[in-house]
Amino acid sequence: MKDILTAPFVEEMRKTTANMYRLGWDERNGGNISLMLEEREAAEYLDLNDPVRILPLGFDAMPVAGRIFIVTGTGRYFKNVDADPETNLGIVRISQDGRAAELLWGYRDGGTFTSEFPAHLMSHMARLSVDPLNRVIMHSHPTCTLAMNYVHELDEKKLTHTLWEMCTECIVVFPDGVGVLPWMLCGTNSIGEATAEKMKEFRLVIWAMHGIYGAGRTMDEAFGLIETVEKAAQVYMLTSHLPRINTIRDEQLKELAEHFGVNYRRDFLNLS
Ligand code: 2HA
Ligand code: ZN
Repeated sequence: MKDILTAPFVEEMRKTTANMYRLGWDERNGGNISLMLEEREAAEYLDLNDPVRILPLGFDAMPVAGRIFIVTGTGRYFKNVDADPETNLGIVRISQDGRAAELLWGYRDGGTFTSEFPAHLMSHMARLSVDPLNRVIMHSHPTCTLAMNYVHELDEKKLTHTLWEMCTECIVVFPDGVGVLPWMLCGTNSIGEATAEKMKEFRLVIWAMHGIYGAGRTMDEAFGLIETVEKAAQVYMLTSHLPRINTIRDEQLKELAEHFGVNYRRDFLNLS
């Protein structure tokens, strides 16, 4: 058995959480990440027949029964993951009946998975139903994205359109746009269900006045989506109180999307 601390997926969780913390997006215990592992890659490092503890889920995760995830822990700080991955991260396998998570490694001090695990697992299920290669769900509190929530209408078309206008590459990076949920109580099955519903249509979902969810086939994809929204939100927050003299017009956004061959939300543009 190889040393789990040398596993590329542990390394990726350490690096990504540290990076997001340094960007100022994940204060205190803010944010959470789940990455789905292949059984054969997990089996190189762990005895899959010997769960440490059984953690009830409180919802039906049957579509991902038997799947293995590395997940940040509840109450854990992104700041601390790199120095102590075994306390701050856990590896769980969803039980055959889809009702529990079998802890295979981590949460060393008796902890458990993130309070947002319902939203994560339900989002994994939703993304896998439209993209069987999806592996990552990421939640974060990026500063400018959050700031923009207070001063911009929280309408999917209007918000996506504004973000697309803020940097030339936005429509190419997230042509599917950004889904928006109204303010809701976090850490519940209800917000998980609402997030998953949006995830069938969008890889990015804003939780109003809370933060953002991103999904992807890789950590880079999920991170890159959130990073690009945050950059656009930053440009918006730096300019929205100033007279706008220039903008990227809708015909130009269409030209970009067509040139790069992306399947964009045509109904989010105002073309005659
Ligand atoms: O885990 O970000 O939404 C801390 C959070 C809850
Ligand atoms: Zn949060």
